[in-house]
Amino acid sequence: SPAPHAPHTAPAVLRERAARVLAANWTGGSTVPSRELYPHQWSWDSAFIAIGLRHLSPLRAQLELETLLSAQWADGRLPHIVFNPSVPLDAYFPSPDFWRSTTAGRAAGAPGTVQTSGIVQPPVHALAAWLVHLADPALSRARAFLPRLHPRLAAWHRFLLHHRDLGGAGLAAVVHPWEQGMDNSPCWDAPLSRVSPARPHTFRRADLDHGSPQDRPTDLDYGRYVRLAADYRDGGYGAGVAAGRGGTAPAAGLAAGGFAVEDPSFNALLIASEHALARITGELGVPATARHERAERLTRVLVERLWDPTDGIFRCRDLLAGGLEGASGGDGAARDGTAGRARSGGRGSAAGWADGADRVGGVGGVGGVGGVGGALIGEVGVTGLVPLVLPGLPRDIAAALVRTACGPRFELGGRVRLVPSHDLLSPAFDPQRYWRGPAWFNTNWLLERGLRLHGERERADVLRAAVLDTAVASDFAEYVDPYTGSGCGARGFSWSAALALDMSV
Ligand code: 9YW
Repeated sequence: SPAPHAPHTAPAVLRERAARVLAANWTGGSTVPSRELYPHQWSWDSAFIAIGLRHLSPLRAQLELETLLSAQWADGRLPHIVFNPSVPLDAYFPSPDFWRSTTAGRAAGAPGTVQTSGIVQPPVHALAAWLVHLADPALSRARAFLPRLHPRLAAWHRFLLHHRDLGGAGLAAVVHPWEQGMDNSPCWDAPLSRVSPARPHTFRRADLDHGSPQDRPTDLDYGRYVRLAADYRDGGYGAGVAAGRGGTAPAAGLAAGGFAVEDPSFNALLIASEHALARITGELGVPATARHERAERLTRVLVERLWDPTDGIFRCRDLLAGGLEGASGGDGAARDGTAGRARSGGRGSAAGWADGADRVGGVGGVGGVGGVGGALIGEVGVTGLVPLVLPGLPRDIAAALVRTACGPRFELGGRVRLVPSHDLLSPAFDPQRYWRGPAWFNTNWLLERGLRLHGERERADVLRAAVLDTAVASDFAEYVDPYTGSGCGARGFSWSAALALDMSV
């Protein structure tokens, strides 16, 4: 019988099945997340896919990232989708004609050769590039993989740390829930409630051709996603929005009726990628200290802006809570707690959240970090645990995160098989609806890494075994019911296969 924390699935079986999924989804230069549901190249998917692919073919893993990075805009942004021109327009919504990258994105420098979206996704790419390099350093050097990618990765991080420092404190803000990657997380309910949805007949949801409506975001969510994306597009994709650093004008990129959130997972992945970029720089013979120091500095800002010591988790900061009047001065909106009250839902700790926001918001707004206050969001999700991947996290914070992960809100090692995407105690928790509760393989992969990094070997082993068994049993589902592990959404989903493969070696 297997050792206590060994997966039941034989590694060779897992590898063989995962390889089959990745081969079926490979299009020649990159991998689609899912043939039916997502027939183009997605940004953070490609990073996760490359991390798994490197065990099968380091060359294909390099190509995956090169293809994505070749669609970079002149302002440094990496688009969240690179469209495959041979796929019919109506196979996915929003299609290239919606984004109009080559016209609406011209000021920001959208490429003329390929059609893309104009929003971004979490910056996992430098981390992926470093891991891909490590899989076969000789091939990487022979192809000058890192020297070619390095300037593009550096420009990408610059875009996020300057153009997207909408709060003025140093963190990157997302301007659309699709940018953060956890589309319909209950964390966005409060900020999205201020967005007036696009009228339903103005767009057609291609996702419902392949996904069941109760597993997918609602029509109201979609109306709001469309409105936000169309407004951003019509504003030229924020071209010309200067950074808020140094007290210039943090509110410049903030628009009433818009969406601007500092998210823990997005920023933690940026910081982890900064550390990876420092290693890449070192490999290229350039001193890496400054970049490591910047990553450490950003880790401190992350803690100052988003850490909630009362609940032992990182929270999202809604920069527009309290209205734009609070968006230029700093502490005014931070003391408002509007988002917390709006989301309280009558539940114990959330109902008391407005008080917590006063305390924690004060740190962000007036505690020396500077920038736009906004307010911390009442709902908490797995995004708030992801900073566990950071090496420079203070020891007490890492320990508190592990306690929260194992506590009643996420039940790691307890009643769930995999860590859910949302707080189990929240009335908004739904075990089957997309990012409102189901467990996802990318977030569980990140947590497993974080646990290992902070010395939690046994917990990491238990989680790893559960991920591997669930991945195979669910046929590499897009997401699973966190309690039963039964699959939801697409099957043969690329990052589920790639990350399980990465964990199996
Ligand atoms: C959509 C591709 C993407 C992921 C996102 C996920 C989903 C697109 O699929 O968004 O149409 O809803 O939320 O994280 O990158 O796999």
